[in-house]
Amino acid sequence: MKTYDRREFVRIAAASVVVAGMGARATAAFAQAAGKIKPSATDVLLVVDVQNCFVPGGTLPVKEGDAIIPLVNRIARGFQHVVLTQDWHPPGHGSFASTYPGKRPFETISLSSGTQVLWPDHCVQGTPDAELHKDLRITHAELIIRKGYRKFMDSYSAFYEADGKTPTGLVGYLRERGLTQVFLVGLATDYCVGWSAMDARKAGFTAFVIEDATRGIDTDGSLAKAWTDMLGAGVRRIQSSDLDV
Ligand code: VGL
Ligand code: ZN
Repeated sequence: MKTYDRREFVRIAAASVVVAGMGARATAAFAQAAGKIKPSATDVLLVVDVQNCFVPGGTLPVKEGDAIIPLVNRIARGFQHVVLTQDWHPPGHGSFASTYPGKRPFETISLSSGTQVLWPDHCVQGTPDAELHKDLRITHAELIIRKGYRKFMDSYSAFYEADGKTPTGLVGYLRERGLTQVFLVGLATDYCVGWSAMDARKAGFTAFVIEDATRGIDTDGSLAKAWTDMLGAGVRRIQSSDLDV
């Protein structure tokens, strides 16, 4: 976040020299740009998996997962366009340890789509555990995208399933609606948020992860790895205080 801020500041400072003397209006515009990011009509907030399963008391609880909800609600009020995602697995899903005799949650297996972490049964379609969290207040959200509903393919990402090519339809939706910059919040930083941010880049969108509005699972160093991968893919790491919302 710091790196991006500094770079952006230098760019804007250099540009300000060029516009010096252009008058008060130009100066004011740059003063605003030098400050916070104001979400525009071509930006979309992607609220990833803020569901009962991923908060304390759920089946795959993320530490402090519920702590982000008031912040997510506040950020969402600053965005005209919001898309929600919902992890939505059939019973006996291929990502559940219980599907494989002798396997325990957090062990891994090899599937045709690659290495699969095995999870406790979670977010089973139609159960209260899979519902969006009751404290989420984003009534103006325009789309809920469900993922992970194919029995033997997981989908952390909101864009492509775990094989990296089966689309959820979200790329087409965003393109058709002229939405070009994706801001991500939600759960979990190192899985569904991270994979979604990487895939947003892969599909050609600008991607910002609002770090303080996410929380991670962090199995075996997965959180640090996710940030390395995201930053390497050009994902921008920002804080909610960087936004004018
Ligand atoms: C997620 C693990 C399994 C997530 C979903 O939302 O990050 N993690 N399914
Ligand atoms: Zn899942």
